[in-house]
Amino acid sequence: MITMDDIIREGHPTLRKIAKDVKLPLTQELVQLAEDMLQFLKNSQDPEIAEKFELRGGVGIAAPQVNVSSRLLAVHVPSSDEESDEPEFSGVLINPKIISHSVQQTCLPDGEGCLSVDREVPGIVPRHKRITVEYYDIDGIKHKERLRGYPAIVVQHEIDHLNGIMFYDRIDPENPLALPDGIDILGA
Ligand code: NB4
Ligand code: NI
Repeated sequence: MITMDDIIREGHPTLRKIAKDVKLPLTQELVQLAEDMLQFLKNSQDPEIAEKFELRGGVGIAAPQVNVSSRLLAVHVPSSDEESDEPEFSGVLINPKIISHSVQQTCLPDGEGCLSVDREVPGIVPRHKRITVEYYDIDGIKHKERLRGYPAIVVQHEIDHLNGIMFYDRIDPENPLALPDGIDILGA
């Protein structure tokens, strides 16, 4: 199982590399990694398991964060309403590509955090409000998905990792907390 000890932190060179395309079909090794990454997210969102193994909460994770420089990521965004057990968006995305996006931008109200960053970095992180992403799943099946809001932000944070980009690279260093023109705050 993946724990915090497996996650590399800022300063590690892998986090600044462009990850390599994954060849399909996946090797057994990458299938295992993909399953472990999704399971890590589910574990991190289970209060008992998270406490026992000292996992930080996560809604996404990218392969470079476990020191594998391949274009593979996992997302597990729980449903926004308490009633539903169906996650809002969950799965493994292989060779994901944003093929179109809205002009409108959005951001999370409390900024972003990262499992590879052991400090708080306050600031507005501008993201596309809507994206259309193409990717392959674990079985090699191609998907085209239109995402908006929260899942769209998570996928953009993870695709950034595949390109060696950290969330704070997108914060305006001059004015980290100022809301740029044309950006709304998600949920506000
Ligand atoms: C990725 C996210 C940072 C901003 C927004 C949020 C959490 C991460 C990083 C966009 C993507 C991980 C991957 C959370 C969290 C809300 C849902 C369900 C119950 C706790 C959980 C807490 F943990 N970010 N952490 N950061 N990353 N929401 N939630 N809750 O996931 O570095 O590259 O369990
Ligand atoms: Ni991250």
